[in-house]
Amino acid sequence: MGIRSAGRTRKTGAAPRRSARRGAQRRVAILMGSASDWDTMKPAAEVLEELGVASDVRVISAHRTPARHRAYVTKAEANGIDVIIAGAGGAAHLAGVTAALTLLPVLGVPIDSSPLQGLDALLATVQMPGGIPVGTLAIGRVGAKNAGLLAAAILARRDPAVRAALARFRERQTASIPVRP
Ligand code: RP5
Repeated sequence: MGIRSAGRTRKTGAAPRRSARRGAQRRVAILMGSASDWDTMKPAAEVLEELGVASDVRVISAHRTPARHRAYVTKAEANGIDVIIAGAGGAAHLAGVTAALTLLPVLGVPIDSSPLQGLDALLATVQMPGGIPVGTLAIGRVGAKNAGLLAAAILARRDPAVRAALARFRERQTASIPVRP
């Protein structure tokens, strides 16, 4: 199985790789429970690319591919990942289990893929018991976009280039808002 990331198709399950286009280390991992989640999670990868941050996009399910999940997450920090974004639908435990396996910050995106339209995933992702935090974003594509922006804001604390890209993003966004409808 392969999915698109930063303009390239890659196999799932292998270690993070450097972006061929930028030669940059992939610093944000974007995990999702199913390939069917990709349309929803794509805005995270797109906004990160816009900010010049390479991402590593993987289909990893906590319950359907638990060995792949553990192997990837426990090595993520050593492989140069700084932030993990995890999106899942239904009884969404991907972000929570990911957070349990790493000290990296984990941002959860509830996906509206079930008959409950993401309310189930929102509650499962946001209602982590005290001790293992997941920074939970909004349901769906908006949440994915904001997860990418929040991951960039975390990186920006120590990376002036990302901070400058984020500032330019905000300026463009402000300039795009009309004074009148
Ligand atoms: C969850 O089940 C996935 O995150 C996805 O949102 C949902 C449906 O998955 P598929 O049946 O489309 O593979 O684990």
